[in-house]
Amino acid sequence: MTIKNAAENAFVYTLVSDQRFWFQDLTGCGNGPWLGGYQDPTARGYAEGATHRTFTDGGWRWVNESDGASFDTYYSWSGLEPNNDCWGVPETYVCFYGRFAKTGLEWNDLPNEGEQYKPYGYIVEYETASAIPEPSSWVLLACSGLAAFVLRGRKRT
Ligand SMILES: [Ca+2]
Ligand SMILES: [Ca+2]
Repeated sequence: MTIKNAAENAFVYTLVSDQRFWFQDLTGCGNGPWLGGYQDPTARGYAEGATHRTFTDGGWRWVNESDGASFDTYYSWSGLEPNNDCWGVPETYVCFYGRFAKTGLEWNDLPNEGEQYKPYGYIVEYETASAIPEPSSWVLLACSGLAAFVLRGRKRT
């Protein structure tokens, strides 16, 4: 899925703001479901931040840019993100983020591997053939479906 502006960001957040779709990392920050953003090594401005707070991560794209979504025109990175800072594991995907809060509508970059940082689910956006005004043209995973992904994503012991 893509997010083009603050209104869309706020709307999508309302769909997944329930605590059960989030996990708290070791610093007490909430990490929500994956959005559709990723780093493309072939994109203009691509760079990986070398250390914490270098603010040099670049080359962010959306999985589907046909609707005009671009990190050049809108993003909701949290204050220190994207920081590419996960104990040596590159962070190349985007999720919702609550900075020192259980949930939030800012964004964080995280790796999609490693046991500490696995968002519980992801959000899927479908195009509809009929002309339905936004934001109801968004058809997202039903809560029950997302909850299933949440359970599947939990750490197995
Ligand atoms: Ca990165
Ligand atoms: Ca990050």
